Order: sequence, then C-alpha cells, then structure tokens
Amino acid sequence: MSTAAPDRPRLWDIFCHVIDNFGDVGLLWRLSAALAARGQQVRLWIDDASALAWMAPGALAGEWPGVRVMAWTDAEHASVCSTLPCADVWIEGFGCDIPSGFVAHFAQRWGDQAGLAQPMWVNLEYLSAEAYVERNHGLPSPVLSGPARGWTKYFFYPGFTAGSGGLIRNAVERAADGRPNPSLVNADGERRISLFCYEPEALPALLGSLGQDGRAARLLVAHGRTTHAVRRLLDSGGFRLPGHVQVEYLPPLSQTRFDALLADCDLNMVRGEDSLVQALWAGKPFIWQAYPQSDAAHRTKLEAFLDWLQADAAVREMHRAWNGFCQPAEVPHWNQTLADADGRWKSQVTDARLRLMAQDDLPTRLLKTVNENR
Ligand code: TRH
Repeated sequence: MSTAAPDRPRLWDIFCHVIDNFGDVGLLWRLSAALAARGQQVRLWIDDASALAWMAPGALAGEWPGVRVMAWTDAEHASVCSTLPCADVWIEGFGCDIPSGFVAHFAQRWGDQAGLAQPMWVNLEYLSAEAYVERNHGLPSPVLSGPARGWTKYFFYPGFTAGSGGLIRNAVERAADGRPNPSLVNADGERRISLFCYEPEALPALLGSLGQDGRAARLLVAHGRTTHAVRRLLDSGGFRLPGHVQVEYLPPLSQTRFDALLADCDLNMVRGEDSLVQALWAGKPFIWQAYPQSDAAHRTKLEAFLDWLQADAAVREMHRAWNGFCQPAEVPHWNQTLADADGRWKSQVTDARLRLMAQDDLPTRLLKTVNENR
C-alpha cells in the first residue's frame, strides 16, 4: 500500500459513451468522484447523462466539487474547446472514441505551443479476472493516424491483482451519505437480500428458496430491468412467493446509497461489473450475474472470477446456475447453501476483501501511472 505524498493536482478529461444499463456511467462517475476527492479536477464528457440525476444528485447542476459534467456533443465544437484549458490526462472509457473534433482541436493547440506536454492518453478497459488483464495492463499503443498521429495511448485494465489496474475502493464507512436508508428499517431477525440482476432463468428458483429455512426475508429489488423481471414473475400467476418473504421495490438510489444498501444486506445479488466490486467491498455473501455476451464469453469471465475468489464448489455451482450455465435443480444443496450463506460463503468474501484491501486502489495506480509518464 502506498503512503505517497499528496498527488499533484491535474486536469482530466474523461469520456463516457453510454451503451446500455448503468455500468458505463456508474464506473466513470465513480472514477471521476474518486479523483476529485484526491484533489484532481475532472471534466466528464458524457453522451447520455440522464442517469446521473439519481446516481449522483447535484452532479448535473455542477454542485459536485472537482467534477464538471460536459455534453459529449460540445466536445466536437472548436468554439467550446477553445474556451477550455488543455488537460493533463485523457481517459477514454471502455474504448469509446474521443470525438474527432476534440482530438483535432487540442492536437493543434499542442502543436502550436512549444513546450506544452501532450496529455497522457489512457484507454480504460472493462474489469475482468482473466489472465489477459495482467498481460495487457499498461501496454502502450501508438496512435497511427489522425491529428494526434505519433502520440501514444496506454491500456489500463482494472483487475483484482497487484499486476492489474486495481479496483476503485469503496470504504463502506465512506459509503453512507448521512441519511438512513428507509428500506433497512426491518423487524429483528429478518434477512435482507438485495436483488440487482438482468433476467436470470433461475429467478423463480432463487425466490422460491428464500424463507425456506423459516427465517423472514425482505427482498430489496433494484429499479429498472430487475423490477420488471420480478414483477413479470410475480404477476404471471404461475409462481407463489414463499410465506415470510416480503418484496420491496426500490426507487433509483444514489450511488452512495446503493453502496450502503449492499453493505447493510445479508446477501447481495449483483450484476455487470461495478456492483460486483461494491459487493466485494460490502463483504457479504453475494451471487454475481455477469453481463451476458452473445458468444458466452461471460462464462470464461465468470470462471476466472470464481478462481480468483477461491470460491468453494457450492458457491461455484450457485453462480453457474444464476448465470444460466446449469439448472438450479442440478445444484446439490441449493437451499442449504443459500440458508448457510453467512458461514463459509461469507468468509470466502471477507478473505477476498482482505486481499484487495492490501493492494493499492485503482485511482492510486492510475495517478502513479500518470506521474511516471508525464
Ligand atoms: O448496469 P450494469 O448491468 O452495467 C453493465 C456492465 O457494467 C457491463 O459491463 C457493461 O458493458 C454494460 O453495463 C453496458 O451493472 P453495473 O456494472 O453493476 O453498474 C451499475 C451501476 O449503477 C453501479 O455503479 C451502481 C449503480 N446503481 C446506483 O447507483 N443506484 C441504483 O439504484 C442501482 C440499481 C445501481
């Protein structure tokens, strides 16, 4: 862990092209806020900022110190770019192409001003525990064409190991934003289970298992696709939720409240990438649904993650079923594993969390990379 001196304040341009879901904006917002918390100035260029209204209240109104949310389309306009200072770092999120007008404008300014350092250009990739992450992390790639021809981009791969780009740390104690979460005012002994997923085929099996051990359970269902999936199931008439299980549909939560929710639940169902990381920081047993890819590449991704987690056979089987790679009926002790989640399952997660806590987080590694190259 580094005990470095305060970071030199720098100006960052971070580019976010929203594909679907909340992961692109979620991760790049989290990075922007983390850098700002370390004294950096960030311009977050985004083509669809609508989710920030609930994810980061105040961000769109410019009330978040250190982060300015910018319209992607403005990056194309020289009239806008010419009013802006040159940044020290460019981050393209998940290989999105930085608008060509922006590159052309700033390449010209750097060409015109002798002695002005080029920005460090970083391509921030998706998170994975697969071996290619360590192989490719930090590799330079020359820009071969266009106005920035001759510049260099660097690949930055988030990951779970010391040889990767790391993870953005969410100290759980830092997560609560001061307000109690009303969803968490529950009767004593009630098991709280958060549900954030796509449309897993195993959803009926999972919901059907809850409360089987006789304990009361409260299922806290995330808005959007998760809520639609649960409503569709419960409204279908062909499924009955076990007694003892209450369902609560959540509104969109700010990211800090979402993180706090995971920390406060006894079991978390998470999806994509960013909520997986938050589930690890929360240190509670969880089941992860990987973002489904048409060529089933997410199966390799899932297995690599389970290897890194050092998950036992029961946890692996639950994950395979939740991701559609086997049927819940094929999973031995499905109900028992869920009921006992607080035991061995939880200790696997807390061990993994400790391994992560011993490493530098992603902003520290990113700042270090920038310091070394610029
Ligand atoms: O929304 P996701 O499924 O995002 C996915 C993946 O990131 C995937 O890799 C990407 O290719 C695809 O989007 C386009 O799941 P993820 O990654 O967990 O992101 C969810 C974000 O939303 C996370 O930052 C937490 C945040 N969130 C809130 O802030 N409040 C909420 O109420 C909810 C439900 C989520």
